Order: sequence, then structure tokens, then C-alpha cells
Amino acid sequence: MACKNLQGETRDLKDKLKNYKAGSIEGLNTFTDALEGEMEGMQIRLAVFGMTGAGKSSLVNTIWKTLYGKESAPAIEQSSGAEGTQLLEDFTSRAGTQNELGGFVFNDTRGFNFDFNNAEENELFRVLYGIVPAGQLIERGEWADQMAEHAGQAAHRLEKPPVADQVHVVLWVIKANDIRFENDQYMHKFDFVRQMLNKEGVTIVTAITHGDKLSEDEDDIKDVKTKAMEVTGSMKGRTFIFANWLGEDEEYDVTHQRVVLKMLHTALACGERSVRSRQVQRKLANK
Ligand SMILES: Nc1nc2c(ncn2[C@@H]2O[C@H](COP(=O)(O)OP(=O)(O)OP(=O)(O)O)[C@@H](O)[C@H]2O)c(=O)[nH]1
Ligand SMILES: [Mg+2]
Repeated sequence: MACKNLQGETRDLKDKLKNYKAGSIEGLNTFTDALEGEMEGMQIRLAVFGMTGAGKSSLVNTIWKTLYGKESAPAIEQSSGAEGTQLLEDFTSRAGTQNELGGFVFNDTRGFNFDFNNAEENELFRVLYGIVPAGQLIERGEWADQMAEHAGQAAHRLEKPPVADQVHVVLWVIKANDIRFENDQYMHKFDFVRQMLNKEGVTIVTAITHGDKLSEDEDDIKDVKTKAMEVTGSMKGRTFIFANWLGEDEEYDVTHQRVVLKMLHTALACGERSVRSRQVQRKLANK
């Protein structure tokens, strides 16, 4: 019975998300401060951030395979420990008809290194505000250091493009068996990012990958979830733990499918609320 519910719930969620349109979760009539035509042209933008190798690109692929079938894996994953993503990549969801826009876009980003320095922090805000165009190399090294020095801690005040082009929700990916995420320095660094995202009305949804590397002990799983929530500040209902659907696997466990789909649904709802609150702010600022 429980299994039947699980299958049914997963199927319903999948159907709902496959032809998702921006605004459909909260209800288009709730976007009362939208400009004329704005919602028709809106796509919820989700940025995937996290340390290198955390499973960001695999997560994008997992979502695509779960929604559109196992041959659909658009992102490039790391192979044999070499660094994976270096370009900012945009992946747009499919639409119900040819004339429509897909309802959401994922930004797959270059992983942060452990020290999560100022240049990387600056890079985060440039991605967040839609300043790095899709397909651009996310640079590191001297150029990035200069950019960071120039912007300093004011990176979050960079000039911003229209609401539709900014990131609306962040998926922060943490590897369940990566003990480094408990480190104080990472916590401290993250604190600033968290405050800024908060101020911008961008919610962080926490995606804990590599769930297959944990023991099945309930307490261990709870412990990892609690630690991840301490780092990102996500509430319990916005913290998800699962294993990605990896290239070599023919099938993907339905319990993982449900978690991933629920996470996507939660993230899209947060993204819609962020769009709405920015539209309200825009209206107030123009008064
Ligand atoms: N066992 C297991 N392996 C995973 C999981 N998710 C990702 N991996 C593996 O972890 C490695 C890194 O995954 P990626 O998705 O490329 O990581 P990334 O965060 O995109 O890395 P960068 O782009 O370099 O920042 C790959 O070899 C994946 O196959 C998971 O849930 N379980
Ligand atoms: Mg990647």
C-alpha cells in the first residue's frame, strides 16, 4: 500500500513538473505587481552552487533523467577526479508546446574550492545577478582576484539586470560523506553568503547528495541533515538527502525519485515567491 502511494505520488509530481510553467504553484493571480506580459515570459532561475565534486552537474542530470527519460542528461559530470564544470551552463526545462517557454532554467556552476575565497564569493554574486552570461568561462586566478579586490565585500551591490534574468532560488549541494562541510571556516564564510541571499529574498534549498555512501542508520542520516542545515540555514522542509542517478545506472530508485522531485517542487515554489517579492519591491521603489 505504502509502495503504491509512493509510486502514485511520484508519478503525479513528475506529471506536474514536466510541463511546469512559472507562477503555476503559487497561482498566476497572486503576482499582482507583475508588469504586463512579465509572467508569460518568466522562467524560474535556479542556481546550483557548492564545492567542487559535490554532485551539482549530476543533480541537474538526475532531474532531467527523472523528468524526461534516462537518455536525457545534459550536464557534464566529473570523471576520474578531474575538475568538471568550468563554464556557466544554462539548462532550460521543456515546455508543453513549441510556442511556450520552459518554466525553469538551471544554472550549473563551477564548484568552489575549500577555502572559498573572495574571488569565489564575488563570482557567486555575479552568477546570482545574471551578470555572467551562459556559456562563459567562470574564470579563476588573477583576473578573478582583481575583480574581487575591486568589488570587495560590495560584490552584492553590483548592478542588477531585470527580475527575470536574476537567479530566484539557490540549490546548495553538499556531499553527505564530505566531512569538510562541518569545518568552522566554511561555516563562517557561508554566514556572509547566507545573510546576503536572505536580504535579496533568495531562499537556499539544501541538496545533500551521495546518500548512498551513508549507513542506513536513521541517527546518522539525521545528524548529516542537521549539520547541513547549520551550514546553509535551510529549514528542515527545504533540506533533502538522496543519491544522484549516475551514468552507469539503468534504473533509479523510486524513493530517490520522490525526494528529487519534491526538492524541485519546493525550489520552484521558493523561486516563485522570490519573483513576487522582487516585483513588490520594484513597485515600492518606483513609487
Ligand atoms: N556515489 C555517488 N556518487 C555521486 C553522486 N553524485 C555525484 N557523484 C559522483 O561524484 C563525482 C562528481 O560529480 P559532479 O556532478 O561532476 O560534481 P560537480 O559538483 O558538478 O563538480 P564540479 O563541476 O567540478 O564542481 C562524479 O564522479 C559523480 O559520478 C551520488 O549521489 N552518489
Ligand atoms: Mg559540475
